[in-house]
Amino acid sequence: MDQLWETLQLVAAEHGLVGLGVGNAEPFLEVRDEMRRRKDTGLSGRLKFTYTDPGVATDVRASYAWAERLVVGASTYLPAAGDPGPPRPGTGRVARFATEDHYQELRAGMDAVAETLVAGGGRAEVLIDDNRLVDRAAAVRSGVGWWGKNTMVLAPKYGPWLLLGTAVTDVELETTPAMARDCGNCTACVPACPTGALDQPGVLDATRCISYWAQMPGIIPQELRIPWGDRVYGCDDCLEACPPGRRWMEEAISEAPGRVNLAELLTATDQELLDSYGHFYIPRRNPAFLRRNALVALGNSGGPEAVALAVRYMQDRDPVLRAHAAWALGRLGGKNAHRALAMALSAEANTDVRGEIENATLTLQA
Ligand code: B12
Repeated sequence: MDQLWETLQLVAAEHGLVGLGVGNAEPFLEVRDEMRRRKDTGLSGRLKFTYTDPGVATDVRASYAWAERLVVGASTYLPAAGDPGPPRPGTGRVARFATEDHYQELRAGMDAVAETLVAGGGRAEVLIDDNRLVDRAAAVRSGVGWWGKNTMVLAPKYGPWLLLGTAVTDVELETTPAMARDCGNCTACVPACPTGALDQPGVLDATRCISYWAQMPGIIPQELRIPWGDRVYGCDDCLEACPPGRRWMEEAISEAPGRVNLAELLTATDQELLDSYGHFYIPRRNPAFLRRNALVALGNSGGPEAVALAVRYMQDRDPVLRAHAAWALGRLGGKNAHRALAMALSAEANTDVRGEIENATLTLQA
């Protein structure tokens, strides 16, 4: 077995993985209770994914009865994802985990680990960001990292800048010990969250998390829109504040990957958006939700074309986009914004959008 474990570590390293561990396949009962508590208390909001069935997500044998071990791997998306740098008018920010499909390297590495297990006569199935397994719990159990107060799994050198995946197997490898590490007195991530989603360390209130809303259909709550800043997808604030990952983050300097041109995004076709951002989780594969995010970023980021772009969306057939365009005009200000809101109000039939236009007009008058 030791030979096989050594081979697996070699294979993982050859594929650029920065962590590998083995845990048993027993159910994650504490995580199951915590997930149910978050559902019952509303902390998980309208999340589906693993929250659809916490019983399945926390017991891999519900999916693979033959499971004996979880071989968990980690990849890092830095320095490839670079650093989006400070806000710049007319541009938006994509969180580092999504500047491209950074799961590809992890997927290739975990597939190679699974093939090695199968070549040795075992069974193996790879689960990555899948509803059938809570990746973080598997990573903590197998010693790949420890659980941070930002709820991220953290590892030495890389901190939170990791993606996680598992090869479920019936090969009874020796398990690797959990990491004897925790965050100690550090709470840097808590005040770093722009919307107070981590007010209870280790517990994320998803309904206050910008990353949650960037993936959720519907109207973005008013109170989150200014803290939203120039974000278009995801949020890295509780990761950027995390000391264990600071040096690794600071080595990633290229600005390009995470900064996007909002005018290009807001004038692109559906197909162009799905081609460029298809690796994002976009509800119902409907790019309108990406445009919605970009309209909030536009309101906060401004730029020479901002008012004209927002005015254009006051004619959009989608009330969600008209609502966020109205908000952006209220935020951007100026006489053209004022005139556009007045004209829109006279023609707007949708009550919610009328409310947004009236609020934006009040903001302008304030
Ligand atoms: C649902 C989900 C989300 C949701 C909710 C996240 C959440 N924290 O609940 C939203 C959309 C908000 C989200 C956001 C992000 N996500 Co996400 N997400 C998932 C998903 C699909 C399921 C997670 C889940 O079921 N969690 C269950 C809850 C209960 O666990 P938990 O929040 O981690 O809480 C545990 C700890 O906090 C701990 N705990 C409890 N009390 C205490 C107290 C203390 C003091 C401590 C230290 C710990 C602790 O116990 C809890 C479990 O019982 C996983 C993929 C998967 N299949 O697992 C990816 C995953 C967790 N996401 C990931 C990433 C990268 C992100 C983002 C960084 C992306 C971005 N930049 O925007 C953000 C980070 C936000 C954050 N701080 O969590 C990675 C995380 C990798 C890592 N290093 O941890 C994963 C593992 C995907 C992957 N395969 O790599 N995500």
